[in-house]
Amino acid sequence: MSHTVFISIGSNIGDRIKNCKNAIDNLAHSKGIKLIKASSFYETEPWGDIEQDWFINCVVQIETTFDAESLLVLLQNIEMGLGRERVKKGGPRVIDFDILFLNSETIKTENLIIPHPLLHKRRFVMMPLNEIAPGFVHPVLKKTVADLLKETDDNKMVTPCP
Ligand code: PH2
Ligand code: MG
Ligand code: MG
Repeated sequence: MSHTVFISIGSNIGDRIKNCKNAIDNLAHSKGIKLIKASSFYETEPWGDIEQDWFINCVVQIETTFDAESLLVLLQNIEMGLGRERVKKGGPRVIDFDILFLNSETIKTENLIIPHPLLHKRRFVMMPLNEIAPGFVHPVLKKTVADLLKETDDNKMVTPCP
């Protein structure tokens, strides 16, 4: 069984665009993963309480035979391979993957909540997601990505990279 998964990617340390490109390449070349779509890159103001550098963010759509837990392990291994260090929760990182949606399933385990509980409150997620999947319906909020983006009250800056 193949799953359609949307994944958010972010970096705010080092060569941020290169880090995101490497992350997408690693993912696309992993066994059991097929890259379907990738959004443009966006430069984004840091979201949350931590003062840190601006991010590059994008969103990809993949097809995979992995279940959510196995996909999470693969993503964490790619993060580690690219030099991710677990320092401060929500703080600066070389690379970060977050699973947004897996089909239209709702999953809650110790390690994972899908859909990602904050995705609709983050313009840095919604802008690239809306670029590749405006009509996708959030399985809990029952609204399309385009509508959720229109309704979001997040005013942080998100601008497409030239
Ligand atoms: N990730 C965070 C916290 N804040 N802000 C932006 N703009 N982009 C991110 O990817 C991001 C963030 C924690 O994962
Ligand atoms: Mg994150
Ligand atoms: Mg993450």
